[in-house]
Amino acid sequence: MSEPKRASHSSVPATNAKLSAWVDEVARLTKPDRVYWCDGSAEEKTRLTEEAVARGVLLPLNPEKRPGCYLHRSNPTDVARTEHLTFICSREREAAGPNNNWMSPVEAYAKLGRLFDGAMKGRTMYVVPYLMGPAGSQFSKVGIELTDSIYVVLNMRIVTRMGRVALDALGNASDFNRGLHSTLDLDPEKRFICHFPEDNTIWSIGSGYGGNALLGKKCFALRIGSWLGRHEGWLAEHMLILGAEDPQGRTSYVVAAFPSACGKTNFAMMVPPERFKGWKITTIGDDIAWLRIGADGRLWAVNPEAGYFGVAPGTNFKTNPNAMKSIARDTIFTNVALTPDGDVWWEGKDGEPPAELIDWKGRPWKRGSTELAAHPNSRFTAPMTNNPILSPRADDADGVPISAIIFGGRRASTVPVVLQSFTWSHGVYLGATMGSETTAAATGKVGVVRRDPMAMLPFCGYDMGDYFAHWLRIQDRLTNPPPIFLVNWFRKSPDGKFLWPGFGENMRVLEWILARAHGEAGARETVVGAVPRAGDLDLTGLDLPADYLAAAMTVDRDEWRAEVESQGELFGKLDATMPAALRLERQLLQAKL
Ligand code: SAT
Ligand code: MN
Repeated sequence: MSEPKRASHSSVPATNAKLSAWVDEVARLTKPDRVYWCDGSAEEKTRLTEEAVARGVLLPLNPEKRPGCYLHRSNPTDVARTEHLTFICSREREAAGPNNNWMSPVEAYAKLGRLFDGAMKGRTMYVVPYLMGPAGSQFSKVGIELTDSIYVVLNMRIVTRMGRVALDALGNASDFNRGLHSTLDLDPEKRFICHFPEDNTIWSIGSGYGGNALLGKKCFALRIGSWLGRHEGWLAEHMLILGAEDPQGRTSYVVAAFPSACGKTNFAMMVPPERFKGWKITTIGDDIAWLRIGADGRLWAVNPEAGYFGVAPGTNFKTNPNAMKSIARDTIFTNVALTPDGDVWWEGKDGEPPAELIDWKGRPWKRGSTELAAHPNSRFTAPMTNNPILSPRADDADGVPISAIIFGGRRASTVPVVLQSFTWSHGVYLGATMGSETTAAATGKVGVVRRDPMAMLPFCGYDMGDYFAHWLRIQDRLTNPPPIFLVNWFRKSPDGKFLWPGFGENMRVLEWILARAHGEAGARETVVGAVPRAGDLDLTGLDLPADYLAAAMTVDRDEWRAEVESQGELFGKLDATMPAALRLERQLLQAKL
């Protein structure tokens, strides 16, 4: 068998023998025509982009309207994460827990090995070194993704710190995540996303989409990351990180966990309403947080990512002006619609839909059509440096100290706009039992309530009960634990209207949360937690019927009785490892109700 050729303009960094040996081993299996080592340079970006355009992978958008922007249309059967094809391949089935699909590593390597055998014939295998987290940070980790998708390379270049910087961080170490990815023929029958936490390895085949294929994101930063975090004493969470500077100049940082497509990007880039003049929100991250306990006993966070892979539909200058500015240039759009003048469009973008569009499948579309022009999970990939409110500390190797933890789901009933937990373990209970309606971010039915503990159900790389125990143990090392809150922007009236306006108005809730964190605001205790009293939330200038607010804030005992009852399913499923402290929290609440 002949050795695969190496592309001429790519010098192979021969410094790391372990890395070179692994790349060679994978090349022998996948048999690419060429192996190309990415350096992350601007010159390389130009060259790979031109190649992607020539191959029809990317479509250039109008450079006057969207400079440096491109549209990608994915295969219509490959538009979201596929949780049923995602596996944790730990040696013991119990380690993966009932929350994960499990395959034995022996079986997974054999099964996927057969699919990877020769999968890259006729293709280039790109070696993508990337760093999750700021350079020089003790939080940060190196991954190498071997992929045959130029789309993946160009996206990874945006959402991670990619190329030279990662190889420099790695040096001679063998401690890197080994990611192998091939789109194969995009046949869903041959699609598997397998994680081998004991080997720090990911094998993903048959999909080119988002969280299935950009291995640094959900696969490494969350599934493998959570596993590493458990063994190394830190947390990998599905959380945004934002900074809030008050008019007195005090900046506080919060993390917030919401499930996919529930507004993390909007919250992280929020523009406070007029009434909050003098407040400044800054973004650290919009999707993932890696959290460690600092020497000062506080919780510290970094964003392992360097860009945003955000949901396009619903994004406009009213809901998220900073996202709109972030995607004005140098952005890759996936599965949105195309306007006749070479711009992008999606449902919920500003203004009337154009009379005619090319839809996300590349077919002509006319206004009034019953079909969606953009896929509901269509996305933008934009560098964080495009964000006008990017925090000056987004690259800080030490991260930022966290003043409050927020959990939030998409719930039409039961959960009030905001409540504060009584204690750390009660907060862990609220996060652990969080429910949310499913969204288009994953394939399957949309709008059904499922328990999504801490928004980590699809992303926790080990047994969920053990994960709760890890959260509980973290408190022992926190001399200064941040208070924990539960929020719900999505409560509806019986006739289906949203009771809370959301978006920038969430600033009103955030202000109360921060004031509580600093011991500066009052509250009223309910059976499920502390809620703002009338007057505690600043509602000046908010155009909202009084009965809406009251309904949005209500803690209804009947609803909560049903809620606690329905949590029984989760407790039953995780029976083997559910911490006693959380059972106790549930019993206490049951007794109070
Ligand atoms: O497709 S991703 O997993 O990257 C996005 C999401 O579901 O949050
Ligand atoms: Mn996400």
